[in-house]
Amino acid sequence: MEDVMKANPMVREGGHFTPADCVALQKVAILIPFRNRDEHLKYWLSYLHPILQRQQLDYGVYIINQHGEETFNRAKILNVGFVEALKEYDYNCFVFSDVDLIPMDDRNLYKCYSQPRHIAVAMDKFGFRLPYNQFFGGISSLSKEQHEKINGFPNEYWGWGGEDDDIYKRIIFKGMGISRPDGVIGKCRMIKHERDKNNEPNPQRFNKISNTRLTMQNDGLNSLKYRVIEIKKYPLYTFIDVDIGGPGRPPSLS
Ligand SMILES: [Mn+2]
Repeated sequence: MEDVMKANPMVREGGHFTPADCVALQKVAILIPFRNRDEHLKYWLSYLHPILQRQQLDYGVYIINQHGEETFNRAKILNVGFVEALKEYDYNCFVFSDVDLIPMDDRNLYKCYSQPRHIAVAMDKFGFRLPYNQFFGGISSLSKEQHEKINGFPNEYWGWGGEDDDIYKRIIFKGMGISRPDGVIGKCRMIKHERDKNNEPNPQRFNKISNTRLTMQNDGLNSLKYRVIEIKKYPLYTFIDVDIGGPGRPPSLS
């Protein structure tokens, strides 16, 4: 981590960077859902900070840590990151990235477009192609307006899988399309890993994504409940530790 700090002297505390010689077009919050992946985070920071600076972004990096041992909920903690980042800075673009995904081409810009953007379109683990046409997993970006238009992400996908398909359907149902880089610019590598504890495949996911049109109205930013335990500023990122409760259990009050 010392080496990564030395290699990125222009990154300010909390993982913020603003280009010195131009005014960036967007203010980008990069949100990473997280639990027990310190090793991956080191690699992500060492690869991404240089890339993001070369892209001349005005950006901040947020690690959203799901506190405790409850089943993991990627989409809900990303909603928390959206709300909490906006309390800090006037962000107008949000990039949602898994901690183990590294883009291979600088031209794959971590910014927002006129339509929601899927960024990880050619992952090595899928043979550098989309696993299916509607795939919206891994890394994506939505402007503040786009995220609000779909009522944010679902809060009720506990465990692995399905939340990215739900997000895709929210976007389509709200009359938007998906923007993507081509298959060369969109190449990404995923750091190999074992399946995480307390993130088993969610058996309800197929049933849930068949109901998105209805559930998206009442499950999202307008129903989000959580409790921030701590926000810590590190040299290369901001760490938000959050209690989001569990399946059918609200976050505790203290
Ligand atoms: Mn992974």
